[in-house]
Amino acid sequence: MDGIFLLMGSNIGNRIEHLKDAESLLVKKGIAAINKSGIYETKPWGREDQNWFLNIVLEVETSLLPERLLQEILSVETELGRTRKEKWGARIIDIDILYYHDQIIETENLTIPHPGIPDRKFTLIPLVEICPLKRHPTSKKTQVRLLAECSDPLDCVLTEYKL
Ligand code: PH2
Ligand code: MG
Ligand code: MG
Repeated sequence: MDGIFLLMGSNIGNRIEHLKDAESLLVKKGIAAINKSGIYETKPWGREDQNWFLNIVLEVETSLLPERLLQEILSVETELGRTRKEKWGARIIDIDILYYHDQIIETENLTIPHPGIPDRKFTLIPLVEICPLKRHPTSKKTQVRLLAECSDPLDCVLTEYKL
């Protein structure tokens, strides 16, 4: 299994509207979702003193190469009013590249696969929903196996929201 997978998250203000706005802006930049997980309400990971997130994983189609894809994603975040403050802090919108096919990329501003995947249930649960048998390009483990081995205890609850 292949594909480009993005994680979106929001924990400030009207979270579902932020996810919807982000998806529309991504489309305008040539990044179209072909598969979407459900939307999960997830306990904040890394810093507990903030609101719960809404998280979703999108499988997208785009002709943009990874560095350009990252630039377009950052511009979507900026257009939606994201400002960067503390690490793991609250955010209007966060869009992360999880996988870019089976590529392994480590540059100054880009690490793919996203290094947090194995440690975060809010990422693995939606991945298991849409690509359970996709293998992680370095560990070669499926998403199902990564989730089974993940020790993150934080709640991750499927909601009725849809994109
Ligand atoms: N993103 C973070 C830090 N913590 N916690 C949850 N539940 N969901 C996130 O998307 C998230 C987080 C850094 O980007
Ligand atoms: Mg993130
Ligand atoms: Mg990010």
